[in-house]
Amino acid sequence: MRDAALVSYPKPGVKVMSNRGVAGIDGTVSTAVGAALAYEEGRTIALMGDLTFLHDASGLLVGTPEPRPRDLTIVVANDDGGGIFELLEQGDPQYAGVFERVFGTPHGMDLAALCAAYRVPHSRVDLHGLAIALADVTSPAGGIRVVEVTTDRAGLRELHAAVRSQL
Ligand SMILES: Cc1ncc(C[n+]2csc(CCOP(=O)(O)OP(=O)(O)O)c2C)c(N)n1
Repeated sequence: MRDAALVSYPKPGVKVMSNRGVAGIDGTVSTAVGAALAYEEGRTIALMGDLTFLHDASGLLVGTPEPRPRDLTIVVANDDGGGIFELLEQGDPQYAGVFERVFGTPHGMDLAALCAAYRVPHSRVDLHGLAIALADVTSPAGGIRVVEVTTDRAGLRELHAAVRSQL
């Protein structure tokens, strides 16, 4: 995600992987599950947007006889649509009239209900709650949990510009 690319720094002991740079949305849940399966010794945390999560939600389905990840947390930044497009040319205020339907693509999905269908534990937290949720080192039941954080697309363009101007 561009947000992470903008403000994060390498940290010793943390291996960072991304699925097709910071722009691909297909197969991201499955990639996270695969990475967690390959990394047996520690925790895996996957950060993705709501459209990315919804696009590959079926990656939460692990076949009955198949190995499951030991400790995967999927953090979904849910801004009800595609925030990335706010940052591109089409996010310019002059296109505001058509932007929301074509690029914003809000969906109003209930992620808790979706996760329940896959029997994957889900919690919805605010930013403070996210720090608490990530500090919990107990392995989730079934090896996968989803932590949803409600975010806001409005103002993202200005926020990125403000952060970039401080770099
Ligand atoms: C299969 C596929 N379809 C469409 C796209 C174009 N695309 C790139 S990012 C994106 C939206 C991402 O939205 P979200 O995951 O909610 O993250 P946000 O931008 O809000 O951080 C889309 C549709 C793509 N990369 N792959």
